[in-house]
Amino acid sequence: MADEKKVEAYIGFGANMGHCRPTFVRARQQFAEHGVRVLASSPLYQTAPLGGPPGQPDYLNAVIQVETRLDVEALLRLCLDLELQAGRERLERWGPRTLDLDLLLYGDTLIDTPFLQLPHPRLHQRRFVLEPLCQLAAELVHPRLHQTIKTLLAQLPSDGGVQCIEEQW
Ligand code: A4P
Ligand code: MG
Repeated sequence: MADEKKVEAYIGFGANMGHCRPTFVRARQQFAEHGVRVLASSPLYQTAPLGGPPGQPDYLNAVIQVETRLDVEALLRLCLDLELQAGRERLERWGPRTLDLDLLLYGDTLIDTPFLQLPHPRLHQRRFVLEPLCQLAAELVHPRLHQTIKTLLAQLPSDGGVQCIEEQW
């Protein structure tokens, strides 16, 4: 692994059960302890739930920018492992969760398998992802859609469900 090339990646954080902010802080620290250098963190956003069961609580969402020599499968496994450590249970699709870590982008890598899709297949449709991502990488070009994050965000219907609540965490 030592001679693998460093790759820049973006990871989406989401949670709406338990103590979401401390869970985010701990997971970010755990990335740093597992060979993933955290370069930047977006602000924290409180967001209205999209999909899932009616009446689930609002989400906390954020995105971090990282640099790592882990290959993409190892980085995904680390995300899944950190979700489990945060008490994640998979009961229903888009249901409430203590921690969701989505691999949004891994360099310019394009992957389409059942286990892993990159870029994340719904990132361009979601304000709760694009808004924080745009704070970190407005000019970054989506490697499949060939449009910048700023442009993708501007194309979404306007919606009051995404509110910045804290700049630093
Ligand atoms: N998987 C494939 N590609 C990826 C990737 N790029 N990153 C696979 C991460 N995982 C990926 O994930 C199921 C499987 O997807 C993983 O085992 C992995 O092999 P999951 O986290 O169990 O499923 P999920 O998150 O319930 O479903 P899904 O379809 O990934 O959901 P989304 O699209 O992540 O949406 N509303 C607000 N306001 N904020 C949110 O954060 N999140 C969701 C979940 C719904 N509504 C929300 C939010
Ligand atoms: Mg997920």
